[in-house]
Amino acid sequence: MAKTGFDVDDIRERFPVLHQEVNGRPLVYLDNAATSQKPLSVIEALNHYYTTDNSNIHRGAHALAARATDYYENTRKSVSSFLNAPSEEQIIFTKGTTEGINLVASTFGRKFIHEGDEIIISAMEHHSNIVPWQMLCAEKGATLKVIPITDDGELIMEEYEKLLSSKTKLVSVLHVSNALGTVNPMESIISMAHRAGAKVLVDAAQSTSHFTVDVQALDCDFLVFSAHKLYGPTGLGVLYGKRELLEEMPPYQGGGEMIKEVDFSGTTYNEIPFKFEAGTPNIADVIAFQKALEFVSTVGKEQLLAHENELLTYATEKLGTIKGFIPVGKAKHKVSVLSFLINGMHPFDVGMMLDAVGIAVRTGHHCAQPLMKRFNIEGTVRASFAVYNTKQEIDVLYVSLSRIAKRKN
Ligand code: 7TS
Repeated sequence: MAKTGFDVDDIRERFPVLHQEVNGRPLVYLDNAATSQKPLSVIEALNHYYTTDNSNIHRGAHALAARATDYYENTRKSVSSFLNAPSEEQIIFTKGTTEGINLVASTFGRKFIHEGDEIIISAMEHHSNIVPWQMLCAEKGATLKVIPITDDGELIMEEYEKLLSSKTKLVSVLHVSNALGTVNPMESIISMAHRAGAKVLVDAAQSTSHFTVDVQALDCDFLVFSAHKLYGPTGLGVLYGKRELLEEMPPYQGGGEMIKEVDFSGTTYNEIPFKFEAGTPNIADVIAFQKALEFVSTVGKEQLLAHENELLTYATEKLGTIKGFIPVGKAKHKVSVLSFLINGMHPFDVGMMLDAVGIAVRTGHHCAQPLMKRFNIEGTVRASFAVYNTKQEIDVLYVSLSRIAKRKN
């Protein structure tokens, strides 16, 4: 009989990697903010592409090339509707969030950022949304400004307001913090930036996997994310941009595909999105990503979020009863990321002890060293939940963590 509604067992069945033992115990995979696992449909799509359709796209006159091109462009259409973009030409495939940000820094940055301009980021950014702007500012003589955060891990919006001025050319802020789980008030951030005449890039690496992200409702100028955090393959990401900006920006890399005509006297560039996709792209992973998007839409974004929120509430309350448990990041609006410390213990040691009983968490600075400095810590232990996690898994984490903490506290 066909099952209706949300059935976590049925969802888990679709993820082969979850069904294994690690160090003699059933794997409890709680490192989803780093990368999510892939449903069988994605894995099979990769296999299917290489066994039946493998071909270079947009060029060949033969059947395989036409098929591969259709599938590749189909995913672009699906991503466009996933983000509610006005058109699929505004969807550019990249290697990931990191490349998306670097692309904007080196193209938008090259054209529109000048000496004396200011770029605003926040204190909770991932290194990939800090370093490209530092590099650009150093090259251009521009200044990087940072929105401070509260002890709970929320942006101080009054301070943001004060940083905005006619010098602000770009605001680049993450939608959801990978280290704290904080969901930032993106609509306000964007409308305030626009009032000051600045453009906005949204780092959606940690939001697209949890809730609906609508680029037109947000009115963001750029948005980037990685497929691998959204049940899709690694080495693939998406950059969305407003049409007029993408059209005005110079190309990112030069090479095949991004040109209209090449002559030694000069070259003309292709239309968007191809202008930004030089060389043979990551065809197989783009094609397989379609299946990840289908998986999310079959589960349903609302059901997915409701399940993850239930896990977050359950874990926050349950782990909070452990003596010596110190949560890091207590924002009112969070997604399923739980960062914490065990009093008197190094996060790495906690991570090793959890791994010894088959529990996969992340430890360290989570590529957010300035954020760790803000909290005066070296790092945290981070448990992050996805649609296939269960309360039973949180119980397993609770039991192990209680034992670990008891020895110290
Ligand atoms: N921005 C945010 C908010 C992220 O969480 C990450 C990856 C990136 C950018 C970079 O994405 P990439 O796919 O280009 O690497 N975050 C993490 C993490 O929290 N643990 O491992 C990777």
